[in-house]
Amino acid sequence: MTSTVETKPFTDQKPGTSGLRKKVRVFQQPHYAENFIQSVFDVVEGKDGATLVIGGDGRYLNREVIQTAIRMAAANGFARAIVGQGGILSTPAASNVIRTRGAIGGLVLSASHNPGGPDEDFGIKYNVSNGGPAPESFTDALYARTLEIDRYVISDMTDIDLDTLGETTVDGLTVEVIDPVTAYAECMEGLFDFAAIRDLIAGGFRLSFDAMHAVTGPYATEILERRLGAAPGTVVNGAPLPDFGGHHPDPNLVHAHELYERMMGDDAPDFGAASDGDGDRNLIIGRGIFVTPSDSLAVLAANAHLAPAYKDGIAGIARSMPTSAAADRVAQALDVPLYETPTGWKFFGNLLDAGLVTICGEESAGTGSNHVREKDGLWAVLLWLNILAVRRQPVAEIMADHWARYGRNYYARHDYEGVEQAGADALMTSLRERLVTLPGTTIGDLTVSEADDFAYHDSTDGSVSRKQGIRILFADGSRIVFRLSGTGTQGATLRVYIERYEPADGDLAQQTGDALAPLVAAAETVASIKQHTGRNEPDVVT
Ligand code: VG1
Ligand code: CO
Repeated sequence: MTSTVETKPFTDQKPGTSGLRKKVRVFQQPHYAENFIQSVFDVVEGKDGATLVIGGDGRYLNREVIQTAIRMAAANGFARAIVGQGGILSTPAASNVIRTRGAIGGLVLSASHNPGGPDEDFGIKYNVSNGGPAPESFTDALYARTLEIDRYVISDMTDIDLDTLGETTVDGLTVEVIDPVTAYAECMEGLFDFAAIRDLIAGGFRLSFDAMHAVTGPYATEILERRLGAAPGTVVNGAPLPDFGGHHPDPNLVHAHELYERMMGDDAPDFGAASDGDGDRNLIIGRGIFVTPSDSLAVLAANAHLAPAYKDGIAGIARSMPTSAAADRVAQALDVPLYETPTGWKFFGNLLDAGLVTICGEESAGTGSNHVREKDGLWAVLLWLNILAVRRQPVAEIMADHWARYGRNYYARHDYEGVEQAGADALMTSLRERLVTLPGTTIGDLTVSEADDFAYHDSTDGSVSRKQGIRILFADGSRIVFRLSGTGTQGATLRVYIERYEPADGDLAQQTGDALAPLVAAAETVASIKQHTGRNEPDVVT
């Protein structure tokens, strides 16, 4: 039985960089999740008789919202809902299922690297039929719909058993509970030389993977330990928990510091990695060396041909604007195009669909390829392992070789989290007002060559996205970028991205902090960060 429920709009359901993210308590308001899901369904064309994928990262509220989504899918005319067992699907696995099962789209329930639990964060994102996050045209229409919604439809069916594999049909909807790991593991096996990686590991190569009590635990255990023969215990924090054990499932040097310390210690394994809440990010650390995500993208692009899926080379590379230009140099050497997009994976979808690029990446530890339409944490780990299995060199040597050939882009991101919105807005407005006057001026020893607010023109569909981050470019090739996060749930988060290029014959062995110190000072001078945020230091440096 289906009923129609009257509702009133919430005015705060504008999707951010990656879907709608709010505190759990916001989602727990009556009708809140229902309004958003109905608004999604109202915007989806052709849902009658279609297949919808539903899954999440297992965080607090995951199961409840999945049951709601199933009831609403039934009432909205979908014919089939494919749901991960236990409500679990990592973001890249969901993308894979949407693509391989010909679904019209999917609901991915996650707030990614944000903490989970009753007082923490939850999120809902809609992915379209190519498996990727809905483009801005869709999210704009969705937001408009949330502002006028006055009813939703929902079936009164009882809860579906999410823990038992198989199919049930209720109210015209067939709910299929699938193993969340198998299809994904098979996809990975089709891309990489598992025999070579198995051989590397059997030869004594040691690795450590920190699943951070998030969704990748079961995936990493199946792939790394069972299929590739890594020792039991290779995957640490492998059980997904609704509150991620009270930690931020954010794979960076702050939140994955135990892994970092292990990798810097005397008995460090050869290779360390971690992923985030929903499994789309990756952290790569070799013995004694952290690989910045921007460098990782460049190394993966330069060496992708060593893995079977990319043996014929790559069509092109795309990176988000704040990501360092390390990948640009690789694209140049490979003679393939390099695309610079706004932050967020949704901008890569069109380029991947059009076959213009094969590999994409972001400085925020996201890397992926045309195998799905999301960034993919384990994919990056496996491509690294495939490269290491062929090159048989330590990570540190691979990095040294890379810099010796392409030069080194020293890089850091400074995050000021949960600052007052008004102050953050004032900082950005003040920079915007001065953009035209900055070129030609000097800040410390640095001369500004260009300053703008990044706008992206998508060559495949002609769409334009403006105000995507303030760039201040210096005459020596260095760069500072300022933007506000679109994934936070409290106040504003200011991100300051700092980059300096050192050519191949320059000093490639500096400490990042030393190499960037003049630029960090310049960022303060030009933007008055302390005054606007009331902070003396960033909360997180990655
Ligand atoms: C952040 C990252 C961005 C990433 C996004 C979603 O966005 O900077 O690169 O695509 O998170 O990643 P923002 O707007 O907060 O800077 V995830 O793993 O949270 O889905
Ligand atoms: Co994520």
